[in-house]
Amino acid sequence: SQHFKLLIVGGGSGGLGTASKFAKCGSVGIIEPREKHFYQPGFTLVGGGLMSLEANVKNEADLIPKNTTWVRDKVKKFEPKENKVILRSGGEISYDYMVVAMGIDLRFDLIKGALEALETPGVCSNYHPKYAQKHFQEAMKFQKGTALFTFPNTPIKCAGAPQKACYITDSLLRQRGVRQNAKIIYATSLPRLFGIEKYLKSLEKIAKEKDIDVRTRWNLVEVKAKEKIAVFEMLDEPGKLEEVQYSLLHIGPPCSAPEALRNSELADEKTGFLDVNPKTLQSTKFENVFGVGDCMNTANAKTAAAVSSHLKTVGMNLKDAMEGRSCFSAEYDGYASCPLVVSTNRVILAEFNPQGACETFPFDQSKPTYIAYLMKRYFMPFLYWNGLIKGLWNGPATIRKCFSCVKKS
Ligand code: FAD
Ligand code: UQ1
Repeated sequence: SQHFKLLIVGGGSGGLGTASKFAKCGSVGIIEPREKHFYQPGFTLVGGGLMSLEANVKNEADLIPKNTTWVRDKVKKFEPKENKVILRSGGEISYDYMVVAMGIDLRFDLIKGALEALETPGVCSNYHPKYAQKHFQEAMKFQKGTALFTFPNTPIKCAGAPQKACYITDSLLRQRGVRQNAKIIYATSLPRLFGIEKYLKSLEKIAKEKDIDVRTRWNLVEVKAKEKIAVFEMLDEPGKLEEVQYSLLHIGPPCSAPEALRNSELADEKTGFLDVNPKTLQSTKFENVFGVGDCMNTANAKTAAAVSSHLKTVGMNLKDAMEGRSCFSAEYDGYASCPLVVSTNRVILAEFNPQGACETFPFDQSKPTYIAYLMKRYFMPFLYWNGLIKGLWNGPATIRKCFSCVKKS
């Protein structure tokens, strides 16, 4: 069995960023089963035909930092009392410190018939690379009927993404001259379009202008692909179901904490996510364990932008722990960002923390702009590949401070 000073579980955005920050410490292992690494924020643009899938994928092998050992396997079981994990292959790895960065699992399986439906005409999802490409194909084929977009009754990463898919489809149908043949429905299990007041107002206006029929507290429970029928439960009227006939169906998948985490002592019993102190990102149960990214039970929106702030916090606090300091240097403030693509060339660059909007740039970011679209299309992928996963991008707080000084003087 192997031993590392630092063991990282998951080689996605947060895992690679952590590995880059700590590679110097000499003994870092990173467990990741997948051979390909996707830039997931690009999936929205793939679904809109605005970027190719190939431009959003790299080989994991080429991204693992130097001086880091890639264990191409999957954690099956955590044994944090013994400072070790059991792998799918049966092997064991022990550690002095562990960072859990396993992300969140897509659970199309929780909707009856959804997995099968994704293989039938008209059904797609930007949450999965294959079905994101299918989204664009379906939008280009669409002739008439209902285009239906759903948002699940669970936590989900990038909660704006199902809406982005809806707005982009509206644009594509207009460009193709078939929008008048379409009814577009956005059906969400939430009571409103967005949680932050400032962006909610802009989004409500956009949905109205685009003639999108918003149904709140609607939760997709079944897809009958043969008849092209989507079945919803009415969350405020227990027992009541509604059926919608679709031509195009974009599914926002239910999500859950990864299985190995859910079933471990590291999990928050209520949600199954990694139980951490929301400020220090240290496990509430094991002092030598920290978390990064979507797998934690923190209140932030689950985005790569939030990961950049998590990396700053864990970068400092884990170093403190390794050097024997019990008083931590950094606190996570709940920051997240979600570039809301509202057409094929406009973006609302939402940035917020649980208290409200928290914007970087000296313009009103709740207004859809072309410059924000250009940032989403060109700058964010650059920042991700060259900054975030290299451990060099700690979020926009510094830029924000610069702009706010310029504004004041
Ligand atoms: P991930 O990057 O998902 O990595 C988790 C890794 O853990 C995976 O590689 C997985 O294989 C691995 N893993 C899982 N289980 C195990 C196990 N048992 N053992 C070992 N390894 C395991 N964010 C933004 O900031 N802006 C956006 O515009 C944006 N748009 C998005 C659009 C879509 C459609 C999607 C799907 C996501 C979007 N995101 C966006 C969210 C962003 O991609 C995630 O928040 C981010 O990747 C989270 O990083 P992570 O490291 O927590 O998880
Ligand atoms: C961000 O930092 C980030 O990670 C690299 C993203 O993911 C791709 C984002 O979408 C956004 C918006 C940010 C935040 C960065 C700025 C400059 C606002």
